[in-house]
Amino acid sequence: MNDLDALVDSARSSFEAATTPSELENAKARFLGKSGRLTEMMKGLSALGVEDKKIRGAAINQAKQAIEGALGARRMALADLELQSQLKAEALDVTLPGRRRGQGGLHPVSLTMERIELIFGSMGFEVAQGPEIEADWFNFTALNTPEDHPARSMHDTFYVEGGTPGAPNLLRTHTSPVQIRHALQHVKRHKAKTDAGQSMPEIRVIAPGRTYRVDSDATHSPMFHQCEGLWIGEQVSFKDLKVVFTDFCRTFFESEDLVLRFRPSFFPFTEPSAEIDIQFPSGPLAGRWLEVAGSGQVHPNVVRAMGLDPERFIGFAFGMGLDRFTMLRYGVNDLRLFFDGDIRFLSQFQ
Ligand code: 2NL
Repeated sequence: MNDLDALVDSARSSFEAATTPSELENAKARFLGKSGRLTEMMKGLSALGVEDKKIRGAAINQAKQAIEGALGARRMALADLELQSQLKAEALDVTLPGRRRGQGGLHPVSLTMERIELIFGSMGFEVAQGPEIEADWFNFTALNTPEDHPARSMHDTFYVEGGTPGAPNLLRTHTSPVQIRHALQHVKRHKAKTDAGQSMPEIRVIAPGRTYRVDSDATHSPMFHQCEGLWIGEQVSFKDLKVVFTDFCRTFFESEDLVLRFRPSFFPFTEPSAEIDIQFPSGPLAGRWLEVAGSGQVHPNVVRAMGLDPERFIGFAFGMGLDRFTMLRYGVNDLRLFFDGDIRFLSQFQ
């Protein structure tokens, strides 16, 4: 192999070794540049005689063309590789499913709340809200709860700063105080706009919301949800309580054959009082009595706290745990699932 063939070979393999356009241009300079190897050979021509110059010149030219040809081919190949990798990087699979924006939803207990508001709304009940930090009077005194009642102890109730000496503010232990506030407003508004003697529209209200007790285990959370209901008028009886609550439970659980039992009980704010049990006619809980609410005829002292005469006004009240209602409706067996915030659990209710 002569020196020119060797040079062409060397140029070819240098070009092949270049993997980017700039590497290739560097390789080109080493052979065809101002002080490149081929250029150096051309400079050597001046030392030759006329005949030799002709022959050697033609051979160098041939070698130059071969090197330029190899360079051009490698340039095209690199441009092609570049295009291929760009196409690969930008590849778009139009058959892939679209990426949707995640949709949020309501917590199961909120769904229960909305459902309860809808059902009682259809029976003419307003929905009332009130503060979660409550004064002792609204939470206990107005509800006929005596000073020495265990619910008033530090062990059962979260006391907070504020309030009056001997009667600190607290995190409400039930939503009854919301109903006391609502009743007082109702009575005040009625008295302001009517002459004495005109009959007052009935009070019909529910109060759903967060409540707090010092209690924490598998079936009790220090924060839980309650919904209370109150109906006060001049003709309201225990029969109305049974009708309203039975209708509510059958609608809520979508079971017209649901059976209710009113079992005598005691609460300071009602007299007489009854615990309400339900029994499903079918399904996994069929045949068992399940306690779902407390209820009773509003105690005369509580009617008086609302600014009404207990000789004239009478009514009923009830209270139920929304977490428990939600567990029963959806078949959830651990209360703590509601408060863990695990999206795998919560997304099942959307
Ligand atoms: C229970 C017991 C009950 C009430 C709540 C009430 C409210 C007012 C007046 C009279 Cl404003 N009573 N609420 C009455 C009886 C029972 O709840 O075990 N709840 C889960």
